[in-house]
Amino acid sequence: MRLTAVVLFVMMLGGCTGSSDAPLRFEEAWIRQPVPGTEKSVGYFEIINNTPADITFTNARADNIRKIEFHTMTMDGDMMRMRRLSEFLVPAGERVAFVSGGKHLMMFGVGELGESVAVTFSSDDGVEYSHHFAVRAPVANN
Ligand SMILES: [Cu+2]
Repeated sequence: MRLTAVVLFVMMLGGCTGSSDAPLRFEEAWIRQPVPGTEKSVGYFEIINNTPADITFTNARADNIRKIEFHTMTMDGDMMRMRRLSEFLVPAGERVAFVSGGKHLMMFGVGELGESVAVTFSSDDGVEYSHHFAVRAPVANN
């Protein structure tokens, strides 16, 4: 009986989405609440794919956000420009970072988000992965 209880406990730990050996893990995930009166904002995160297969993400969505796009920054002459990505790949065993100045989530029609918001990512094979993004205060100068 005692052994059974220990095994169950270990399984529960393993099933926790925050564990460091989760098959797919998010870190540094946050979204900026738009300045009052505006509805566009950005989000950043890092994603670690500990599964044996590459994962291609084709969509992201969240309550109170009308549309989420994947964007990247590219140089156009000496100008940085945003470009929309229809998808992004996280190779097996690798990490992809969406960070300021690089890939980012571009969000349109952003309402009041509260302290965190669950963002659901869909892969091209129809699997959905959700993670709670922290919501940070708006910046006054954007
Ligand atoms: Cu953008």
